[in-house]
Amino acid sequence: MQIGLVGIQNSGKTTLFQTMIHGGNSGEAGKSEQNRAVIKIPDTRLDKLSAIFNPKKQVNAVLEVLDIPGLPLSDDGKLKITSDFLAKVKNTDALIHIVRQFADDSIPHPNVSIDPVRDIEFLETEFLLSDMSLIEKRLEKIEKDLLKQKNDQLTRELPVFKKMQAHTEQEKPLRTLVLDENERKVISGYQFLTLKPLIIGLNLDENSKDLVDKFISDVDNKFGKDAFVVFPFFARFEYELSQLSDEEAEMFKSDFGITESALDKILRTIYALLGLQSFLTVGEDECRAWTIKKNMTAQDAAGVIHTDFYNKFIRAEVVGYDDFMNYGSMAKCKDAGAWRLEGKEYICKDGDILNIRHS
Ligand SMILES: Nc1nc2c(ncn2[C@@H]2O[C@H](COP(=O)(O)OP(=O)(O)OP(=O)(O)O)[C@@H](O)[C@H]2O)c(=O)[nH]1
Ligand SMILES: [Mg+2]
Repeated sequence: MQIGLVGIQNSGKTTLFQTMIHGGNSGEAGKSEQNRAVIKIPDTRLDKLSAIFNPKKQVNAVLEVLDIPGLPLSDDGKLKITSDFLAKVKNTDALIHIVRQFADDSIPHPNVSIDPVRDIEFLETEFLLSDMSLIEKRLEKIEKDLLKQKNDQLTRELPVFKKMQAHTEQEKPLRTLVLDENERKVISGYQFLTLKPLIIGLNLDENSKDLVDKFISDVDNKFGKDAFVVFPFFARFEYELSQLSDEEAEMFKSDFGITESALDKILRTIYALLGLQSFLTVGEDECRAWTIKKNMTAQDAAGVIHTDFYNKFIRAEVVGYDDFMNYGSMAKCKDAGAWRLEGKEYICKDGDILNIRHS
């Protein structure tokens, strides 16, 4: 899973990125490049299972994060969506738009004044214009080509693009357009910015920390209730905390009223927004956490581990994490009837410990 941090310049993206790298890398270091990091997802359930199985290695699920440089302003004062930007967001599964609430005269704001609601609108407008232009160009081409000769793919695309055009012309982002599975498939090769799931990260400092409620009600008024998921955080303060020892950091955190780290907040929000959950595999060689969509079947989950497991699936041995911790071993789970054999249609639950039987 890949997420991109986007926003105007100096909103706090790189600061958050650095904090996330730190939060996800306690212990073994994850891979990180200048603008891209593979962050281990902290997972206490997995830690506890590893303490029991004592495997050769523990493999956490990972989140790939891209720190995308702030969009520049063009001469007419609008955000410029560059081809470099488009290339970077292309493969992301979700975007986090970081808006700035902290005030600091020594750090220039591209729009001069501090106004995070305006900044959301700013980016949304440019994203929408970018999508509208893509839709229009593509529609022109589809219609022209279809006049020349029949083409099944284009015939399928035409109504979907028309539907998207009508929606965006009402100034609505594509993420609010209802598309069925087939329609999504037809346009899956295209990159629409307003189709990406989006979270708003509100970057606060000590002086602005009481503005969260006002911000949320302003956002509701402007964009409609629940148009966005918002998570407030303290980019600079949390970065500074990440440089301290755990005990020191805990003290400052409670003074500040921070009960959950920015990384944990982001993970929780992303999992909810994208409808994700985890399953676990255990053994002497490896204890591992895997990310899957909610409502995935045991066979689909097997396919996440290996395509062969999908193709040659026989049964899944399943124990819920809580049951396992409660009974203490697989043998005791069996005695208690908490260990089950499930078929390929079984719908996985969060925290299931799976062992796939395959031919
Ligand atoms: N005073 C203050 N400064 C902050 C806060 N959050 C971030 N900064 C500072 O703002 C400056 C810009 O932050 P970055 O994280 O580099 O911003 P960015 O969004 O990555 O900027 P671009 O990459 O240019 O788009 C840095 O000097 C940060 O230390 C904050 O809450 N308070
Ligand atoms: Mg940056």
